[in-house]
Amino acid sequence: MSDPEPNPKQEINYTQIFINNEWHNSVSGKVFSTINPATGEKLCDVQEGDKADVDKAVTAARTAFKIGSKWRTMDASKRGKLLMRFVELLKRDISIIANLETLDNGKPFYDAVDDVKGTISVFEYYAGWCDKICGKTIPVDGDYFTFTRHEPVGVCGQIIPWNYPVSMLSWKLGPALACGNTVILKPAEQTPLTALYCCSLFKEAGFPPGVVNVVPGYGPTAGAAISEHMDIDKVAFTGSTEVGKLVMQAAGKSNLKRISLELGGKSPLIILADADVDNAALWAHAAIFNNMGQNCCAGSRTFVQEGIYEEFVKKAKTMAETRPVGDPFDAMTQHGSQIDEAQFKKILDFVESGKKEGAVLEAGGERFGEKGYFVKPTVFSNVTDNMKIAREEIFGPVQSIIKFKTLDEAIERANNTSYGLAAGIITNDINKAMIFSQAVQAGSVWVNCYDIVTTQSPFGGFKQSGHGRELSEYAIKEYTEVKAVTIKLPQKNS
Ligand code: TXE
Repeated sequence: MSDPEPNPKQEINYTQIFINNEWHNSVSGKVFSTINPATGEKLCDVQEGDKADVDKAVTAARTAFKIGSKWRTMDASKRGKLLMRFVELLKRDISIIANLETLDNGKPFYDAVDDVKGTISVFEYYAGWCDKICGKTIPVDGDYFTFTRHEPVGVCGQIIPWNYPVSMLSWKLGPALACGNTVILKPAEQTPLTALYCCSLFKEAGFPPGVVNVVPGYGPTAGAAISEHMDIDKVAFTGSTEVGKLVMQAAGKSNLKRISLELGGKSPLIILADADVDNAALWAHAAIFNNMGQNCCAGSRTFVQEGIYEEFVKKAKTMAETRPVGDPFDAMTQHGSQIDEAQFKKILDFVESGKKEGAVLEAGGERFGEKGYFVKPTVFSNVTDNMKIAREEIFGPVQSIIKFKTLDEAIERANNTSYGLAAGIITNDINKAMIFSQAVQAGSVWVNCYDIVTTQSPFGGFKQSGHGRELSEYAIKEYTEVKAVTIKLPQKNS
């Protein structure tokens, strides 16, 4: 893999809709602009897909999925080799992809490099799975022989968000392709560039036409056309809980397509008084400020036990005030811009509500610089459970530090939310860590760490944080249908 080099002048070569391994203009003739959120300036126009473009993509994906097609008749091991070829191209172009990601998203360049490395690891992992997806032989009653086949679901629609554009693409496409599905993916309207670049690599790797199709566009148009489509067999969505509900309704109202949803969170991180305060403050800082707080499993409720509360708040304040904010292409920067003006304003409104409701603003709370959508790392102390900043997903760099007395109380308060994506605890007491990890309602629980998301481990939400699991072996289940085949035998023997 080449050493990634930041390049704010990275050329943008792919801005069209990708269907059947070809580049298309939108049927409507419309385009939309994608903005560099670190400067507020337009990067380029992108072809704006809508229902008619989604229909074209579905036709291509359906044809590629036909019985007897090149994709359906391909050896599973060959699918794995194609994915590995794609991996080699990702490694070759890591700089280009990371630069496009930083331009389009505003995240620090070296964070974008880590995202591409994560993407590589996800595709490598699923490349290995292709020829290891096995059914069972089952000892059924009677003179019959039954076996199961784990077949691809079919044509999959995938709608992804803007916070980790290329990583989200890998979480969706990796398992879908490993299982032999065909795909129509819609990137978020804020960040279409890396998905389009990856299309050129799928083509170069030799994927048959129609297997991967990417339709950039807006949610209520192109996104809704996917979730309502009568000829899409499954929809996978990552985004807000609000839109997740719309996607599920549309799936139910149309053809009852299969769904998997990865939605919002308001994840608790519990710091017990026995913990080393410096170490705990570091984990809590990273838990909320990574990716400028735009992280579905962000530790956005920091519960700190009385006894260390004041000391913890002091450390959290210092860390937030000294976190390097600025130009995402500067190697020293740890904190780039928020994704767009809407999110930027929403975050500052949350800050105002925190102040109004009586939380104490310890750090930040305002814009950084004069251009772009930067928000200073913000810390509130004296936060109580009923405040808006403690209840709703902010999706920004706002740490809410909440005091508690006992572990039982902390567990009850941690679970008092409609979300259930992630949770963490920092303690030296293994028994308390075990009590917590069993009682907390969350799809990922971290003990003495936070936000350790690995390819091999399942990721997804309890309650209104989602349906189904991504990554790991568990994601394979989301992209396969199980078929039981029973054959009459002349005579059965054990
Ligand atoms: O999300 P949307 P937005 C949360 C976070 C954030 C809030 C709003 O709290 O502040 O959501 O962000 C597509 N049918 N998360 O407005 O709208 C849309 O085009 C089908 C958490 O950006 O949910 C994009 O591709 N699709 C989250 C994707 O859905 C629709 C990551 C996500 O956008 C659609 C992002 C529709 N009617 C935001 N409307 C996480 N879980 O990580 C929109 N979309």
